[in-house]
Amino acid sequence: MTKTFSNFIGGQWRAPSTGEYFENHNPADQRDLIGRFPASGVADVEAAVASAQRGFAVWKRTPAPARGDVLRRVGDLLASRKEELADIMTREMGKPLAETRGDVQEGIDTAYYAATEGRRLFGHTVPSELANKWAMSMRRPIGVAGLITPFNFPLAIPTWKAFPALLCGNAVILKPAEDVPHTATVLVEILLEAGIPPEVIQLVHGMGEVVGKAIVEHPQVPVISFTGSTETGRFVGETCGRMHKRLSLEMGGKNAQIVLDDADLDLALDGVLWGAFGTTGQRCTATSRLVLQNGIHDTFIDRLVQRAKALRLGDGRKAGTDVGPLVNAASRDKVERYITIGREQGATLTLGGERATGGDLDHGFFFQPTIFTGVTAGSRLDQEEIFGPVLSVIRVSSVDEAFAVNNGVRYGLSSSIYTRDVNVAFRALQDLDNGITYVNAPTIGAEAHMPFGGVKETGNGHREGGWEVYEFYSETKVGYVDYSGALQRAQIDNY
Ligand code: UN1
Repeated sequence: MTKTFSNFIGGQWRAPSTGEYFENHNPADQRDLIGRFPASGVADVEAAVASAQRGFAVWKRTPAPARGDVLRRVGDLLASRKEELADIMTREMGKPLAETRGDVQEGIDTAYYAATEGRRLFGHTVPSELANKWAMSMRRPIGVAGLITPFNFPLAIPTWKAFPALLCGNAVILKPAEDVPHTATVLVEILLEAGIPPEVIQLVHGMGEVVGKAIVEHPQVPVISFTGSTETGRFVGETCGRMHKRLSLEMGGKNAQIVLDDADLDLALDGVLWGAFGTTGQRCTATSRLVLQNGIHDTFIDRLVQRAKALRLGDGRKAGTDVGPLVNAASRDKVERYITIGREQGATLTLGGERATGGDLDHGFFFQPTIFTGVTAGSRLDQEEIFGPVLSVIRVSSVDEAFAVNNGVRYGLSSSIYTRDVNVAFRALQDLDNGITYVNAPTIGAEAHMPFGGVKETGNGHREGGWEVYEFYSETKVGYVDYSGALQRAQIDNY
């Protein structure tokens, strides 16, 4: 019997107004049907916004430390259900259990950080330029926040957005990616169990073109946070710009790992295998380019190919699996298109390049770990985000050339450099055009208490995580109290 799931709108689990549902299958085995989820319509978004506004009226008056207490309980519940959640996530999006456990942990970390932030949310108190006058700033909630989240971190990314938004006193409408609706459903159950007032959280399942669009275009949703493709982000940005909304965008990446001649090659090998093929290359922070200096290029490639060949593909819920499937057929088709493009543009296919088949793999969207060598800077493999297990290797002769290759793309999320030269390491931190640079570590591995985000077309200047995101989800309010009993004119009476 197939389970049918609901939206959470107006404080209740409800069927969609459309009466329509979509099916959610396991990408490692398409015969495994997880459930039917609401293909919601605009009317569902309307109802969610109306309810969220009522929720906001209550929640904004709840003291921030009390909001933080709720989020601490959310963290406790996530921790107690870590294993169950990891299994749900792997079943619906494919990455191995070790990785989905990490994804849950990122949510737990984010919850505990938010809990303590409830007792901070600092403003400033500064001296006034006038006598007997007080000047201070404080943080106020904004309203209803519309959160649109991707499939690759089905728990962590919704928590990065929802927990700070809630802690700051906003109400939340969550629209999860249609590949991972089950994880989002459990997250909302946990929020409710922890004591979030029901109308403060709304969950609307469905398609981006319908539900996501309706949230972005709704005049009563003043805050939007979106993680996804740069193309969709452009639409979201145009709409929010026109409507004067506060918007945080996290979009594409074309992240490079640079390995210089003096690097610890064993360490760099471990780094690139994890960075390129972890999560089947489906991270915004995935290593999709490997920039190798001349002196070590050939040895490094030989060793990398041996190691990549040994990666075990399979069901992420089975012990021993290193790499799971791609999330769906469209992703696999896109990866296949890039194999053709790479060949046409003269790169050498050194490993993989095909669907992985045989036995159980036939039922899932598996793709071989793929390495292209001889990729030229400026070619499409060097420039475009693929979001799959495809690594493009670019050979360089100097540090300057490596930096130029890293910076020669329109994206700027993360970068990594392997070197033993401390001067070069600090130059990299200064000169690589990315939001995050790792020294002697792969391009993935951001920690929940640090700001996360990228420059150029990866983002729009905001950061998730850490202390900065609390500024995004709150508005600065300034208060002046004049207790002099007289009219005092700033800039005039005091000079
Ligand atoms: C993403 O790549 O979409 O740094 C998010 C990492 C994770 C988060 C990545 N902690 O890879």
